[in-house]
Amino acid sequence: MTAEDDDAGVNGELEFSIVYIEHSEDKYFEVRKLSDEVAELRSDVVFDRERPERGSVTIQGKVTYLVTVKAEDDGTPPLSTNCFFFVTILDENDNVPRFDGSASDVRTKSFKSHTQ
Ligand SMILES: [Ca+2]
Ligand SMILES: [Ca+2]
Repeated sequence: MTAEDDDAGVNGELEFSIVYIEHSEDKYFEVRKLSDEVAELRSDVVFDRERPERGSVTIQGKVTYLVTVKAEDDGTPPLSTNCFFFVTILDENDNVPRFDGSASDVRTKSFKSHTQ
């Protein structure tokens, strides 16, 4: 993400941070500053679409996390702006297909009748 501040010196120096409004104990993301105006959103969590973490929401059928990032300058008093990010967890093919119990039972009975 990028943010700009037209002021010179400390009045234009930016710090980035995540704003926790609710579920403040669920800190899945962090923001790391890469340069004066650029930061990246990171996470050490291994997300699973089938087992969403607490605090996620479903938007258009997709597991989504709402992350609010604040850019704040170093002025006195400091001025800040918030930006909202929707982080969508995509599906990964991490589950094998499986038959349900009834289908398995039918196959077993059929097999036995042929071998007797
Ligand atoms: Ca400023
Ligand atoms: Ca999956």
